[in-house]
Amino acid sequence: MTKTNAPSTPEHFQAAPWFILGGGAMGCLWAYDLAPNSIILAKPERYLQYTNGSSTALITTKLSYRQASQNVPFICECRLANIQNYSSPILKLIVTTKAQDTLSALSAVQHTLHPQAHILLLQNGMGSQQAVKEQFPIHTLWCGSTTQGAYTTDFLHVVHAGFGQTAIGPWHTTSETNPHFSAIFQQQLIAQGQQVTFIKDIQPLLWQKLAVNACINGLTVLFTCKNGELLTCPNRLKWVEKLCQETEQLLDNKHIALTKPLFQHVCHVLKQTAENYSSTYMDVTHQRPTELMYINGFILSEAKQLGLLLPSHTALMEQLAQKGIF
Ligand code: KPL
Repeated sequence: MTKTNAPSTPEHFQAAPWFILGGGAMGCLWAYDLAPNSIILAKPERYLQYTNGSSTALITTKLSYRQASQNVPFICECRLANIQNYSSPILKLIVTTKAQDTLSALSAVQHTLHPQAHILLLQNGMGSQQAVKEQFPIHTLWCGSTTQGAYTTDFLHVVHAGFGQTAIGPWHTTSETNPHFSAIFQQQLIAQGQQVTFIKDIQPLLWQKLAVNACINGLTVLFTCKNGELLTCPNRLKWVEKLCQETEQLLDNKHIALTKPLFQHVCHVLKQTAENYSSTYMDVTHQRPTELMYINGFILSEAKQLGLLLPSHTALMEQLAQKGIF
């Protein structure tokens, strides 16, 4: 077995398994697409429940979207490892946890992260990327934004509800990165089943996704409604408009350009996803902590640093907090 700190070769990097941190819908989709060379790092209780304690288990993952017309679930065998005592070096890691769980999840595998490891963060919101870069400065960090739609019906049972695209780009990598490793990393991700593109500057896309989420997700919770129901009531639509205006003000100040006016874009997303409940709505429904601190909370903290007041974002967060939603 390779020692954690021994320098890796491109051949070794190529063959190294893909580790997935976060066994939710996105994590399972990636594990599925990268199988048989993927391993989901699971919490001890989950690991024991699904593997009966053997070291690495074969797990069945069902996906029902891809052949939805025939309603045939796709099944793949996927390895599962116990996050608590996994000790082989990790070279390629995809993190799909909730934004607020990123650092604690990464800390659990820190001892086994190879110094030349590449980490890909695929998450909603912003703030977690900066925190990871700060705490894991020597690793090569990639960030992605996806429009894939997926949800779980049970652990490892994923419904791939909508085929979307994923863009990935480097996150201010300051450390020396072996170009062969980066090339292998990109090739392997492009070759798997999802539609993946690599771009040089991922920041505008991450901001665009953040902006859209900031003008939709919290409101769906405030009004207990589906995405499309923000369009059909003038009072709710006014909220959307104000949030969009304030978000654009912040983006202007940060010199971040959007491809089209935010309100227009958000209305388009609301139409496209009219029948969906936002991810934040689903979190609240399932009594899970939300990612709002990494969405509107991040927008407010960026605005504060620039001396900007965003009254609608502030009011939204206050009204949600009064309902006990954070
Ligand atoms: O990304 C989303 C989410 O729910 O988090 C939107 C775009 C709002 C679609 O539901």
